[in-house]
Amino acid sequence: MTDDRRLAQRSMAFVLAGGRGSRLKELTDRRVKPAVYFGGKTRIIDFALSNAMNSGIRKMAVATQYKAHSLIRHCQRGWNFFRAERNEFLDVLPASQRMGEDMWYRGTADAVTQNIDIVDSYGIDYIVILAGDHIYKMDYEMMIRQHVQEGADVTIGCLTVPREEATAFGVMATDASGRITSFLEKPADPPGTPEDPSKALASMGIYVFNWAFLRDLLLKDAEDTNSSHDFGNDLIPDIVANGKAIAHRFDDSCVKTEGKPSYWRDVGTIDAFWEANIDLTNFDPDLNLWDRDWPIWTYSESQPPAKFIHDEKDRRGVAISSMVSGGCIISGTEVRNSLLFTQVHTNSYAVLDHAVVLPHVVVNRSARLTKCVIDRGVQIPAGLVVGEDPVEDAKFFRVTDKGTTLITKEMVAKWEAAR
Ligand code: ADQ
Ligand code: ADP
Repeated sequence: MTDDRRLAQRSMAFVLAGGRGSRLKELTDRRVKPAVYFGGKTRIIDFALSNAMNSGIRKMAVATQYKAHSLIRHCQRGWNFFRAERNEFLDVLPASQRMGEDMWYRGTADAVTQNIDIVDSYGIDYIVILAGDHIYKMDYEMMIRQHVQEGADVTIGCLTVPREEATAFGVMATDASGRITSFLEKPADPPGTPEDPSKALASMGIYVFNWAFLRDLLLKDAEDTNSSHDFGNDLIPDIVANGKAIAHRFDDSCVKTEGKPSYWRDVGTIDAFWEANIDLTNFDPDLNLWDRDWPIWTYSESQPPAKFIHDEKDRRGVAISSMVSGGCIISGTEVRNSLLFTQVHTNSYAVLDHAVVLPHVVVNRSARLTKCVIDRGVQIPAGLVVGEDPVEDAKFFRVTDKGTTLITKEMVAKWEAAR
């Protein structure tokens, strides 16, 4: 019997959101990387979830473990528009709730294994495994379609990266038909592609499986005492060696980029995070957040429009080449090439230049902040200057090699204590 529902309707998205994201330093001290803010209104996980939503998938699960509170709260508030009566939903699956004993997810594959009974109950044919920590727009249904047409055991989303960056990825080689012939997880010396030895074919950590196939594999893996229960380390190399693994090129399903190269960013370091956010303030940003055909959904508080005021001495409150979110009040401050999230309040004589300012930040008078990321809820003291003397800044704040400064509440407290 044929099932003529759209493939996406017969599929679920399983989002892995349990990793620590330690390269984002203090930004992930209290929240996991997928819960980190990005782009003014959204959080990183909204990109994977919106891709699933826009691809027609209406069954989603998010596996969480470390520092999950902020992420769980976000999913509950923002991703609650599914219609249960149409069998649509988003489930949050924290570790150690399912098994008899208290057990963390031992690896990415174990995060699925521990929830096999839940996935069974969804009645799906295909499962799309996603990482919740990348910024990109992709139509997963095209990948599921390729998986079905090829009769693959697993189909892996992949992109071309410079060979020297490929050490952080699973790296594969394919034959002319797109079948994966070798797979090395984070190789020290990644093999180049036949067309261009300076490039490597990297796994995006996105996998499509037939659920029945993956289910059997997971049950076998759970018994294997030599396994680290990880997709990239254990399951994928096994299928490449013993089954049919197909590469799906991201370029074949990335959402239109208006003539620009396809957009995929890891934003896993302070510099990459700052750069990708600031890029949005450019005249012609690489990432189009304005595309009405591929909206990025999120939890959005109802806020009044951003307000710009001249202070009592007629000091102008202005923003130039910037994005300023709802609820912001820019009073007598000059804002340049900056991205301000919800409810940022700034005061007279302050200057923000190339600043990424997370929600609920207050910038007091005469602060001058350049090339920085300011964590949620920080109260910037009056007169604080950051971004002009990296040696001085580094005594209190985190300054990266590329000269981006991260400012958190704890760092400001240290600065104030030294006054
Ligand atoms: P990594 O970059 O090492 O490699 P990994 O740490 O496995 O990625 O995390 C993948 C996703 O799973 C992340 O979203 C993370 O938050 C989540 N995660 C990690 N551990 C988890 C756990 N125990 N429980 C739940 N979720 C968890 C992987 C692949 C590579 C591939 C890159 C692409 O192994 O082959 O190239 O992703 O980024
Ligand atoms: P978000 O990640 O939504 O921006 P916050 O930055 O306010 O939220 O907090 C992130 C997580 O850390 C939340 O789970 C919050 O409850 C918790 N948290 C915030 N401030 C503190 C604190 N001073 N001590 C302990 N936990 C905190």
